[in-house]
Amino acid sequence: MSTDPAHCPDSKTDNPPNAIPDDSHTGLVIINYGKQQLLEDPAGNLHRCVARRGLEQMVCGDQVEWLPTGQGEGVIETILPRRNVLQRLDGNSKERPLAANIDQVIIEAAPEPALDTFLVDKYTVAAELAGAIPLIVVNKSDLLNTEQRSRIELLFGEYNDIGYTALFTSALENTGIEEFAGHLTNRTSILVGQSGVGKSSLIKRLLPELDITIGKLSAASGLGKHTTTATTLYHLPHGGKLIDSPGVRDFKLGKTGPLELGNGFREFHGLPGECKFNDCRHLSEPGCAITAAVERGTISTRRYDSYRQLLSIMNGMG
Ligand SMILES: Nc1nc2c(ncn2[C@@H]2O[C@H](COP(=O)(O)OP(=O)(O)OP(=O)(O)O)[C@@H](O)[C@H]2O)c(=O)[nH]1
Ligand SMILES: [Mg+2]
Ligand SMILES: [Zn+2]
Repeated sequence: MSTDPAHCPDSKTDNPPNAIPDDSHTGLVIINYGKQQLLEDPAGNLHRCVARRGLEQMVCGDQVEWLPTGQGEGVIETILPRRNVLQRLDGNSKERPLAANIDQVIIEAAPEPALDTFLVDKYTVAAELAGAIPLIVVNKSDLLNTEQRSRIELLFGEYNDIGYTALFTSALENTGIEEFAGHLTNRTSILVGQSGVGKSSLIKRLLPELDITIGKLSAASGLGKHTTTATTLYHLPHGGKLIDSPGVRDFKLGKTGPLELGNGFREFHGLPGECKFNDCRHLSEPGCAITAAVERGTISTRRYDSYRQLLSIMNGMG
């Protein structure tokens, strides 16, 4: 069963050797197939489960209580309280959870498919609103010439100024992987980004034994083909959990009000002055501390434009 994430080498670093199987029937959702979930119990055993009727949608990273119904099978009865949940809106503007109990959102981009900075910003906001740290990774650095690399380094500077780490990797050439791995220990992280940027390829570098499917970009569109279909949690050899998620073409923030949106931009906090109005939307209101900071150059114009774009999308949705 080398394909089972829980059977990765050193996967049970959290458990002492010979741990007595716990019969309290708690479990961690490690693969979410939608209708079925693969659970890992505290002893590291896997159980294929379905949810009892009426239970809300479960996601990877959920801690649950379940009842066995047969060998390696069970029914999930309760979702234990979540520390946080990463949300997105689906095509019908309905909120869909992506993963729960997340410490870090790894926003992966690449030169191919083309780097979409607005998408990166949306993910940083989603991470902040969920109370998780964003980490920005530009993979496929092997495809960058010097000029392209310098342009991305300028972008990294913008994120560094806010306090975010941004780094280059190449899953193909095995560069930047150690630095990347250093950010993963002792926390639960989720890899997000467009289809085809190399999320699964990075996981394969960290867990070479793993039989994980990696897809090619479509020759016609240059886009990924949604190779990963089920969100899956992997245990890393040095501690830490890493969730691989299916790639997206676009990402819509979960339901967020205008004031909350401002909270998702970390650079809007801790400015010397405060906005004159409590309900300031930071557009053209007088005495706005944010627009003043943009004019001074303390807040990046590009990030501020992302804020305005998100605000107008929100207003368009009523
Ligand atoms: N040149 C180059 N190609 C890479 C690199 N990493 C991944 N690729 C290629 O990019 C393609 C997509 O890789 P995947 O790992 O399947 O991408 P993904 O982000 O998991 O895609 P989805 O599962 O569809 O979301 C494959 O053809 C990989 O071989 C890299 O560092 N450099
Ligand atoms: Mg994948
Ligand atoms: Zn303001």
